[in-house]
Parts: sequence; structure tokens; C-alpha cells
Amino acid sequence: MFEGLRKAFSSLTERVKTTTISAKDLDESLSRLEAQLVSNDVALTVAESIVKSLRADLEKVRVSRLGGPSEAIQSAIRRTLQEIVLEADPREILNRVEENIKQKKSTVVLFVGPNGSGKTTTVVKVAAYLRKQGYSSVISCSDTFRAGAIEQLKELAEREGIWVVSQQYGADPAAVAVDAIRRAEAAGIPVVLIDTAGRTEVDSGLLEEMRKIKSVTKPDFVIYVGDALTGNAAAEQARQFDRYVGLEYVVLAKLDADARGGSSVSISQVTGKPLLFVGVGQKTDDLEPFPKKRILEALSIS
Ligand SMILES: Nc1nc2c(ncn2[C@@H]2O[C@H](COP(=O)(O)OP(=O)(O)O)[C@@H](O)[C@H]2O)c(=O)[nH]1
Ligand SMILES: [Mg+2]
Repeated sequence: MFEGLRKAFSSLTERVKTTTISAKDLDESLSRLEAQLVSNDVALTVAESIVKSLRADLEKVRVSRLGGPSEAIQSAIRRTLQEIVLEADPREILNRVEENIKQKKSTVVLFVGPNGSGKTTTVVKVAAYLRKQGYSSVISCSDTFRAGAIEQLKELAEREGIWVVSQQYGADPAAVAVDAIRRAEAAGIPVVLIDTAGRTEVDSGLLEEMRKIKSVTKPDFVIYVGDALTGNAAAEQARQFDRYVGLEYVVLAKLDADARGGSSVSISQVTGKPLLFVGVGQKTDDLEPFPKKRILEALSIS
């Protein structure tokens, strides 16, 4: 996990630590770092901000020649990434659930994203997470498009004892969601999670479908699920969804399989939307809140 970025940062530490570094050497080291960040999926604008922020800190280190420069560099990297990665506290959702319970309303969360990004797996993981916090959910199978989608969701959810509302393939995904919300409210179930279809291409047809589901179900939150392995495309697609549909949060799946790591560092900056969870495996409990800590740990600079 994240070998690429880890190497990029540790080679900066090595270079700056082993020389009495001149301004020119520092410039060179930072340009090299910028190139390495970009080749490990950090968006260019974000790589530029990281380097700019590190430069300001490292200039100070260089001039004062502190006793432990490598610790100073590590802490500069840590401080920079703390600033760059934006995260949200899942309490924001739990608080809304509590408010809605008082008004006898279910909280509706719509999940969107491209095909294969990890939406269905993430929806079930989130239902299991919410159950641990004391809230049960209904999942709406609003992917009525992809062959096998209904069976896949039912299998994953029923293994966890989570209720799925589905109709037949080809049914209107918004109608399935409305039905799920109605049933959840009748049964006093506090949360409805809507699983949707992706497409190979994120095109206007898909975005229009998501916009329709959103306008009909009026979700409390829209969450984009991106695939870390698609690098910069994950952030670009999230931006498209945000422009067309509107998003509150981003979840990045498959961090465990990501050898580069850059998309997790830059997606929240590129989209302006905080990371709520990261997916770190295929199992139901492979979902982690507070991604910043996890990302810094993966880079061995926590
Ligand atoms: N390694 C890993 N695999 C994941 C993760 N999340 C999802 N997957 C896998 O990615 C594939 C596509 O996931 P799925 O939930 O069906 O994606 P969807 O098409 O967006 O609904 C499946 O094989 C999942 O098991 C994750 O966090 N880590
Ligand atoms: Mg799916």
C-alpha cells in the first residue's frame, strides 16, 4: 500500500538529511519530489501546493541546520499532508440521523460513482458501520441496470442481516428508492442507503439518472465512491458528479490495493469535498473513518 508515495517522501528526507543542503540542492530535491508525486497520482495542482508548503518549512530547516533535520523534514511533510487531506467526521451523519429520528423521518444517503468503483461493497460496509453505532438501515437496490447487481447486493447484505428493497431489472431506480424510503419510515428504520448503477463511461445519461434519483428522493447526503486505483480519474469523475448532481462527501475504495497512493492525498483538494471513509479491503469491516490518520500511517509519517 502506497509504496510509490512513501518512496517519494523518504527520498526527499534522505537527500535533505545527508547534505548540508544549498538552496539550489533544495530546489532540485523539491522539483524531483513534485515529479514523483505526480507520477504517483497526485494531481498537479495539489503536488504544487505540497511542494510550496514544504519549501517554506524546509527553508527554515536549511538555514538553522537543526540537530535532527530528518525529524524536522518528517514533521514538515506531516504538517503539509494534514493540511492537504480534508476529512469529515462521520458524526455529522449520525447527528443528522438523530435529528431526523425526532421528526420520524429516515435519513437518506445516496451513493454515486462510476462502474466498479466499489459502491455496492461500500454501501454494505456503511450499513454495518451504522449498525455498530446503533442505527439500522434499509438498502435500496437502485442498480436495476447491471446484470447480477440485485443478486450481488442481496448476497452481501443478507450475510450481514441487512434488509434490501429491490424490484426487477429495468425498473425505475428512483421508484425503487422511494419505495425503500416509504417502507423504512413505516417500519421505523432510521437510515436508507441507496445503491446505484455506474457505467463504464461517466456520461450525461448516467449523470442525468443520478440527478433524477436525487430530485425524487431528496437525500440528506450524496456520497461519491471512487476507486483509488484509477488515480486522477477518480477525482475528475467526482468533480463531474459534483457539478451535475452535487456531493457532500467522498469515499475512496481499494486503498489496500493502491501501490501509488496519490489519489487519496489529492481527491479531497481537487473536489473540495472531504473524505468520509476509505475502503481498505473486500470484507464488510474493511472501512475506516478518519482517513487522514490512515493515509499518514501508510506513508510511515504518522
Ligand atoms: N481490495 C479492495 N477491493 C474492493 C474494495 N471495495 C470494493 N472492492 C472490490 O471491487 C469490486 C467492485 O466492487 P463493487 O462494490 O461491486 O463496485 P460497484 O460496481 O461500484 O458497485 C469488487 O470485487 C469488490 O470486492 C476495497 O476497499 N478493497
Ligand atoms: Mg454495484
